[in-house]
Amino acid sequence: MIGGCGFHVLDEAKMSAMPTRPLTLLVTGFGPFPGAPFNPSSAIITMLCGAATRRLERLGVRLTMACLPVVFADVPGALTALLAETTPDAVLHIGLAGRRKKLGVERQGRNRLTRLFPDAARALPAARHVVAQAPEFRRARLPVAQLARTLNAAGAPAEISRDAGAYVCNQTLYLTLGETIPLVGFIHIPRPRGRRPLARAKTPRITLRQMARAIEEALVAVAREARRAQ
Ligand code: PCA
Repeated sequence: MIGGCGFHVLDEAKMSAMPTRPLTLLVTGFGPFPGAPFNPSSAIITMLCGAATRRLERLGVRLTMACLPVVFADVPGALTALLAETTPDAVLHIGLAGRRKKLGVERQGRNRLTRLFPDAARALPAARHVVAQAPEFRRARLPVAQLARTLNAAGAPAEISRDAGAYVCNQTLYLTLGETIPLVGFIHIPRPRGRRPLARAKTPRITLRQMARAIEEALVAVAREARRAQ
């Protein structure tokens, strides 16, 4: 489940040059689901390997990537195992919101699951709540306004979104916000532009590469925040 480039083990020379212990930033994407046979969020995770990983390493932050299944029944177990394995200081989930035009930095997770849209296993959630008898909302623990500004400045039109919806992305965010991890947030991405530009589109959508570059800047902002919070 933890995939892509993994991470580099810091050698001792680098460790001693570092003012504080290295932090772990976990970034997740999602697999396919009905209506999205290709999920660009997992492609973005792959694109963050290499240059972005090394850049964050220089800030003393180890980037770990994983891809989560879009299956209501599997997310709690997959997430628990992943968080136990990686013990992250910060988590940024990335998912596709196919109908949106801009990237959306989610303000909160909501204790609500839809029964209208089946997941990748063609199943509906067992309950309407993510967690029984828990608060209606859990607020994202990231500076959402700052992240939206960072994405915009990096050329990816972005806005703050009220909540992560009621599907598997929202379930994931709500559950991670229930953990004692200092920094947790979610960025929804729109469908990227294909190779051939849409000639008649009023607002040309941005490419996967442009989104990946902007998200790299957001990760640097999260890494700095994690350092401050340390
Ligand atoms: N988007 C869906 C689930 C997985 C993904 O990438 C959502 O917004 O809930």
